[in-house]
Amino acid sequence: MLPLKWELRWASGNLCFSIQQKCKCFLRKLPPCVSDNMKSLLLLLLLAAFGLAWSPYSSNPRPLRTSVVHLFEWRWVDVALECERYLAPNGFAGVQVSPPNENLVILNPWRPWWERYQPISYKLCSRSGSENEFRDMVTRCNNVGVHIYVDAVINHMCSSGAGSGSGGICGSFFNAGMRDFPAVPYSSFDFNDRICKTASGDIENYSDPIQVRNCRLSGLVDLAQGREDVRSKIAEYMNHLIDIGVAGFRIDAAKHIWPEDINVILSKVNNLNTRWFIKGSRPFIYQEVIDLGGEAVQSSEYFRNGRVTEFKYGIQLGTVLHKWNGAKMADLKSWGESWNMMPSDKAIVFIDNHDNQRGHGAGGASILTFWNPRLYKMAVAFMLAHPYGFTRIMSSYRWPRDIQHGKDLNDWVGPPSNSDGTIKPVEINPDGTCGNNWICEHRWNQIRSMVVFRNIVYGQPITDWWDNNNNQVAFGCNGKGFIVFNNDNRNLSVILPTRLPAGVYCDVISGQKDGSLCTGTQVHVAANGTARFQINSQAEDPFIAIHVEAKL
Ligand code: QV4
Ligand code: CA
Repeated sequence: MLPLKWELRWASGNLCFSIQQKCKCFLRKLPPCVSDNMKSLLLLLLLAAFGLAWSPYSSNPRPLRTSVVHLFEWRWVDVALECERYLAPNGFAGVQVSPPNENLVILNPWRPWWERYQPISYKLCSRSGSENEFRDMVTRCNNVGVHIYVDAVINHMCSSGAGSGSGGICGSFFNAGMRDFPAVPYSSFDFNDRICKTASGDIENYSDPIQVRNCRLSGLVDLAQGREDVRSKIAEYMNHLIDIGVAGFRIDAAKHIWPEDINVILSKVNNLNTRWFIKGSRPFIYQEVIDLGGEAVQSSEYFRNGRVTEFKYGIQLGTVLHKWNGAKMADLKSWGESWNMMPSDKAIVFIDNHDNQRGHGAGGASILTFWNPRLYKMAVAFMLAHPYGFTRIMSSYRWPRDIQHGKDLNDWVGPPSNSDGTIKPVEINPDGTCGNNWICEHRWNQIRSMVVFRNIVYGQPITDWWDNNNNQVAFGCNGKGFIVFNNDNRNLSVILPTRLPAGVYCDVISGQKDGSLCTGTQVHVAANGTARFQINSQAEDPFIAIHVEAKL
């Protein structure tokens, strides 16, 4: 049973070490004179001796960094630069990169972003760059403490209708109809065609969990992860990446793979590279499972493998910020598991992802994106201030949206690219924003500041929740930070207890602390910990955030 689970705990006066649920106790029956404080100290010392190894549920390096950014379709050379010049100095934990393996080149439509979800081989060769560029990126990002998470497309290969030839982006031969991918190699035995029972061979009914796993997702030829050679090929691909230094994986289309098969594959995956990671560290795993309730496949089936995407998060928070169906921010007082979401320590959360920001996958109209920046910034800020889940930030590119009858006809448009299909560099303007149609939401001051905020308040409970029973809400993070939102049509002026030490603080949303100066609004916390917050309902950013490191 993997991943390796171990724990150290007190059991009726004994210090016990359990691994894979088998328990060994030592330091038997500590005398009652050993205080609980002493016990905790002992435990800490022992933990230090074992090394604070990573697990599939946490990716937390020290100093604490708590958010991953998805640099969707970025080139490896640009990711490497971004780690060094921006992500490390601003406390980002890591980057989710687009699939690095060889994919089918699709010319009709012209080079859609989704061609990267049609693998041809596991060679590290893609529009983002070569294997050498990938290695250089991983090394440079790890060297500054920013880790790389790979989007692993392992459920399927390309579309069954893709024909044959040398249409892989690096020229590998394939024959989709014959299920022949010699560059892996996979042959027809390695696919599920024999066991899929639907007439079309595609998934036809999502309430049948068997066809969801054994049939083709949108015609993509479906790998048989129940077979030993397929499991080994996938593990070999992942181990190649681990050896290079990646820190974990997003498992694409995990819903379409049997959870047991993912489990066996992960059991074949090595510990992280000890050049950067503590010996024994396991890859951080998050599985893409869309479970909005009412379907046969449930997120909980995947918990033992690692974290799982919580798609209800962005849908529900978007609905609240839009104030649809009578929802109001005051309702967020109970935000978290009681909103029908999975346990916090299993969830990876995000406001939008590369699919639902353009109408793919799950979400629908309530999903907030950079196209609606005012509400989007509030949603991201709420997510980053709230303790629920492991947070992922989206970083997008602009495309010519063409919405007709609720559907974007340009939902396929790929990243900013040159006429030969190569991806354009991410240009950085003098003011720190991005050029060439890269949006770089992660560089917006309000979002960057909240990534820092989360690192500072991490592990603190919510304290002093306040609301006006409508869309003005505020809460503290146990004296480490405080945030106030005004999503009402009336101005806000209120005095609230913050638990912060007395002093003058710089609002990190309207500006930032710059030495002993503040480029934004100042907030005065009185000796008793209270402060007055004023937010005009027409403000471009109708929210204020302060934290202990923004004290002037
Ligand atoms: C078309 C027809 C099919 C037909 C097939 C025949 O629509 O009915 O069977 O031809 O060959 C693209 C096209 C799609 C096309 C398919 C095969 O959009 O029209 O099928 O290719 O040629 C991305 C895109 C998909 C894209 C896919 C492969 O979103 O549109 O399909 O890449 O290029 C579910 C899943 C969830 C999934 C989500 C989108 O449970 O797992 O849908 N999300 C992940 C990724 C997503 C990716 C995939 C899975 C597939 O986040 O980006 O799909 O790897 O909810
Ligand atoms: Ca499958």
